[in-house]
Amino acid sequence: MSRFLTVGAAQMGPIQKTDSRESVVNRLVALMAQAKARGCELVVFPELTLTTFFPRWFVKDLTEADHWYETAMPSPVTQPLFDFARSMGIGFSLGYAELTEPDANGLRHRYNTQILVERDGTVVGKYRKVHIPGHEEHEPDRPFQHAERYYFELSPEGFHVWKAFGGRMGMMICNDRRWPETYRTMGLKGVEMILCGYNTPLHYAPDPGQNVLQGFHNSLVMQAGAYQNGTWVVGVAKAGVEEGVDSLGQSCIIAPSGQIVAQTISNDDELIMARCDLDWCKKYKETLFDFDRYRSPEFYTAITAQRGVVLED
Ligand code: CDV
Repeated sequence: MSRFLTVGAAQMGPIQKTDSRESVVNRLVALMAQAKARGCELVVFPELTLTTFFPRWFVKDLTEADHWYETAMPSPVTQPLFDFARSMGIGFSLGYAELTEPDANGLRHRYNTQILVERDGTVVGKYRKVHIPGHEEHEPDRPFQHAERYYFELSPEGFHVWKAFGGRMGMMICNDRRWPETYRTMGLKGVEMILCGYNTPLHYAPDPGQNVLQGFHNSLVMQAGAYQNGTWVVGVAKAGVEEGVDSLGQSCIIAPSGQIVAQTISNDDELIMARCDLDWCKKYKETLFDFDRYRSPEFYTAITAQRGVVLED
């Protein structure tokens, strides 16, 4: 049996501070039109698609950063993207900074969020980032900040898998892709395709020795996660030099075998695509990675019982 889903990874080139949301949405619509013309049923955009990667700057008063967040989705500025997608009958996944309405305690929350929108325009899934990297405080010695832990709260919901696009779809955001627990949690829910947007600066301040390995680590983790869980993975970058900071491209679509079946070659707006057989997942889920037959969860309790390392004597 075959269950094909034609997916596009719509890499974005840089978005500068002065670029308007309207201009970004125009670029997204252009990529979506291209995706539709090439037969895609679903197109995936990067993490924080609508703006420059603002956690590279620190502001003392968090509310000064409110203008980077979306308070509704669709919003007036993103409505044309939703309208175009519905008129074309194409689905999409979009990353953005979310600022919620006040909760019962009057508190508004900030999340690094990605949504999944079906071909009829319905938002079928919302995921908020779990593994938030970087730092909470201003670190003036860095050439640029990575203050995601100041700007975003941890997801209150964790990982989910949604029945959509004829399969079981999951989402993760950027740094989530480096953690095996991300894939396995969704793998245990039968995920068949994981959609992931990312912003990965080439310079890694805590250990610049890793700078030259960014591309290697990017594909290493996503290929391993795909293979070990028998799932497709679609990784989509915001790439190139944004406000002086160079970020990794190398967006890719990875098969359940762990093989890369498509990869971008530029650091600009660029669409790659693949016709993915979701039934191909079974080749791995029902053989080497038949979880029910081969996993030994009785030996994995430390994974959820503790956060950090506990040394054994
Ligand atoms: N936006 C991200 O989550 N970036 C991270 C950090 C570590 C650079 C990443 O994993 O690429």
